[in-house]
Order: sequence, then structure tokens, then C-alpha cells
Amino acid sequence: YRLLSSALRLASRLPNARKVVLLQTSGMATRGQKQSDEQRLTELHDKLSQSKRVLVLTGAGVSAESGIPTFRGSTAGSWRGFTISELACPEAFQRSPSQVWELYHYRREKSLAAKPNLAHVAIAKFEQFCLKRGIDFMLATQNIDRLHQRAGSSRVIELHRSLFLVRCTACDSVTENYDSPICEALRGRGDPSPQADSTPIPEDQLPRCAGCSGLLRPYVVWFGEPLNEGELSSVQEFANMSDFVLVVGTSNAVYPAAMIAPDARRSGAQLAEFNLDASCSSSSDVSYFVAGPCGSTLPKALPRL
Ligand code: BJW
Ligand code: ZN
Repeated sequence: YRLLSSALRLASRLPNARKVVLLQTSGMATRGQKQSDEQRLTELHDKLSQSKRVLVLTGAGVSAESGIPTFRGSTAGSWRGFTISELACPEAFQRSPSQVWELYHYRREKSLAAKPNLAHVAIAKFEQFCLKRGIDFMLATQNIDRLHQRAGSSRVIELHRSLFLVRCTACDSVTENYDSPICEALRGRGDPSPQADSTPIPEDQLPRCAGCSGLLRPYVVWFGEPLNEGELSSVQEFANMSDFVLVVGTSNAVYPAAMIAPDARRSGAQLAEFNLDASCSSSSDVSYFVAGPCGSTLPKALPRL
């Protein structure tokens, strides 16, 4: 009921929203409403099949059904009572590399143990469909968990890079690292509860560079750090020339990723948004807002072979 009423609030707030699809919102929806939702979803499915160029932009919500907590909204996780902006920044790493490494060790282990869900799979299958039909396709994600790749997506632009990249703070070399745990001192550490042992791990026992023994850091994009300029502009250019931009499971709260969909809309792309929470929207001009868990909604909306 709560989701249905916030969806209706959204629909009434957005005079330009042409097609608001309120799937999976409540058992209280009437049969007529459900039928027209299904019709709109079929319409979106057909339009996607006929598109020439489609960008899929994903955020933490796409991995929520794999058990990876989001940063914001009803599915947000917390780590020892800290918010993401308190720990996902270079200042936090300077202040306490041990604490930040505990957080990222916890998230690496959680992601390694997780499995891609039906939303990841639907996107990977849609890529195959596009390839076969000659539709230009691009997947850009803000997620760092690599679940898209594990679901079979072949080329993923990782806007905020990856949990499985590390960079040496001394020699700047970047390497891929899937070790579990990443170092012995982190074994059994990283418990998210506020009561967990937070005794600092000495710096010389934290992950170190194989080349120069310098301290490694997680190579993700923290607040205040730039995204890869070339990758960002290739996503923006692609988005601005797309027929459709699908915005999946993101609160659109973090820039510059949050600008991609509204900019593309201004350049003529149609937006289709998939979010659990109908009050989250990247733009006041979404053509289709599909409310509900994307593991259920995406497989219905995305064409596959
Ligand atoms: C479901 C679901 C289900 C749940 N189905 N849906 C302009 C204006 C104002 C501020 C700025 C600005 N430009 C830059 C800034 C500053 C800052 C910023 O954006 N701050 C905001 C807080 C306002 N941006 C930056 O600092 C960026 N850097 C930058 O701009 O550099 C400029 C520069 C240039 C030159 C030199 C130096 C600097 C960097 C931003 C990096 C963000 N990094 C993080 C952490 C990454 C590492 C980590 O994960 O630890 O990235 S923050 C965090 O938020 C993470 C995410 O990728 C990102 C976005 O979150 P996302 O994916 O949207 O998740 P949620 O949780 O917010 O939303 C989930 C959604 O899913 C919800 O809506 C749910 O309802 C939904 N959902 N289950 C469908 N089953
Ligand atoms: Zn080094």
C-alpha cells in the first residue's frame, strides 16, 4: 500500500510522465489496472525491440536481490553505524586505513559469495538480443560488485570501478585482486555490527603492493575523486544518441552518473526507469516508470532471444 500510494504521488507530481507503469506495487491494484500495466510493459518491450541504440545504466538496486545492501532507500545497509559518505572518501582512508579496509574486505567477501540475480541475467540476455538484432547496446554500472560480468554481460563500463581492483598508494600501480581474504590480518574482520572488534590493524599488515610494498587502497571512486574521463564521456555520448536509456535501481543521488539520464532525455532519448520505490526518479520526464523489484520487472520488459 505504501509503495502504491507513493507511486500515485509520483504520477500526480509529474505532469510530463507519459507512461507510468505501476507493476508489483500492491495486491490492491484492480484487475483493470494490472491489465493496463501489463499492456504498457508490452509496449515498452516492443519499443525496445525496435530501437537502434539502448543504454542501460544500473545502480545498487540491481544487486539488492542478490543480498548486496544498497546505500540509500529502504534497502540500505549500514556498516558500524557509518554512512557511505563518511567512509567512501580519501580522508577516511588517510584517517584510518584499517577501518576502510575492514569495510571493503567485508564487501568483497559479500560480493564474492553473492550470485547474480534475475535482473542481471535479463540485462545480459538483452545484450545478446541487441547483438543479434544489430541494436547498439551499452551497459554502464555504478556498482563495484562485478555481478553483471558474472551474469554474462560482456562489456561493462564500471563508472565507480571495482571492489576487485587495488592501487598502490606509493607507486600508483593498479592490479586486479580476487584474493579471499585479501590479506591474513583481515581474515574474520569487517563485521558490520557496531559492537564488532574495531582494534586497528597495523598498517604493515594491511594489503601491500607486490612491487614496492607500499600500502594498497581499494581502487573504487570515492567522493571527491574523478571518474575515468574517457569512459564517462563515452557513456554520455552514447546516452545522448540513444533511443532509450534504461535507468535501473539507482537513487540518482550521486553525480556525475546522475546527470547521464536527464542529459540524454534533453537530447531526445526516452527514459524507462525501474525502481522499487516509485518516488525515486532520474528525471521529471520519464516515459515509463516501472515500480517493483527489478528481478521481477526487468525480465518482463527486456526482449531476449
Ligand atoms: C531497487 C531494488 C530492487 C532497491 N529493484 N530498485 C554536483 C552536485 C552536487 C554534488 C556533486 C556534483 N558533482 C559532484 C558532486 C560530489 C559528489 C556527489 O555526487 N555527491 C552527492 C552525494 C550529491 N560526487 C563525487 O564526488 C564524484 N566525483 C566527482 O564528481 O569528482 C569531480 C572531480 C573532478 C576532477 C577532480 C576531482 C574531482 C564521485 C562519486 C563517487 C561515488 N562513489 C560511491 C562509492 C563507491 C565506492 C563504494 O561503493 O564504496 O558510489 S557513493 C555510492 O553511491 C556508490 C554508488 O555507486 C553511488 C550511487 O548509489 P546508487 O547506485 O544510486 O545506490 P542507492 O543506494 O543510492 O540507490 C539504490 C536504489 O535502488 C534506490 O532508489 C532503491 O529504491 C532501489 N532499489 N532495491 C529496483 N530490487
Ligand atoms: Zn607499489
